[in-house]
Amino acid sequence: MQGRLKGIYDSIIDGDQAETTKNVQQALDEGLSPVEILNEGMVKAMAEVGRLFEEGEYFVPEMLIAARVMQAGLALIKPQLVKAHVRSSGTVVAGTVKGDLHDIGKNLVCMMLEGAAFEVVDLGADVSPDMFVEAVKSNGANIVAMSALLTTTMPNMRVTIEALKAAGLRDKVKVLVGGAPLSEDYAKKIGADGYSADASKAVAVAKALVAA
Ligand code: B1M
Repeated sequence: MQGRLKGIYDSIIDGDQAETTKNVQQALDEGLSPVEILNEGMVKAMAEVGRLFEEGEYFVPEMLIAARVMQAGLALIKPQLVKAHVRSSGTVVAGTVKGDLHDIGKNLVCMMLEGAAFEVVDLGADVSPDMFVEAVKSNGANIVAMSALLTTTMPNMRVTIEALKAAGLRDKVKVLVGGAPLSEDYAKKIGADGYSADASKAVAVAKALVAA
């Protein structure tokens, strides 16, 4: 990696927000694609932050600062990822499951879905099964999109699916799940309709679920 992308990568790892936003803006001005900036600069930097945390070199505050810096960079590329569409592809209620505060991956999924003309109701992070159920009811959603980044919180996806069943909504919505600790097998095991390992594939899966 070199040039502007390396600058973005390094400044996120260093937690330097001013340098990150400057680099991202310059990369956009120089004509780099927002997807390249995202995948090659930003996402790789967060993976490195995770590695440094695992090795005991970074602690929670450093992870938090890197996450804030990444969100600031994302805000700059969002307008280019989300283009105006006339017809809606469907309504998605999205959130990170109860007990889980990791929201960067979920935010990316929401952005990509908006870019593909879905109406997105983003419930944020630490979303309880009841909150998902209420939002599906009040928005007439076609899809529930759940994210989890912790092995300790991923079981709350199953709990949410059970809550949708208990509320008589399971036949009315498709359930899409994702997040680093998940797998296709796990998604099947908990009774989800779709799984995606990344945000761009999540759009293809959401479209297929709505079409089915
Ligand atoms: Co935490 N954290 N964290 N953390 N954190 C991880 C997840 C961890 C892997 C770090 C590590 O040990 N290497 C580890 C989890 C271990 C495990 O469960 N096995 C961990 C831990 C342990 C913790 C705490 C418990 C630490 C502590 O307090 N001791 C704590 C838990 C807090 C809580 O949630 N209750 C904690 C806290 C935090 C911060 C708050 C400091 C911060 C989050 C801030 C925020 O999100 N606003 C944070 C961060 C930043 C990370 C890492 C470094 C980066 C996560 C990230 O944003 N990645 C992470 C290490 C890592 O992932 N390598 C780590 C970038 C993002 C684009 O990727 O979210 O994976 P990701 O999303 C991807 C895909 O997964 C997918 O698409 C995205 C890319 O296209 N995807 C979906 C995600 N959701 C999807 C939904 C879909 C489809 C695809 O459909 C609906």
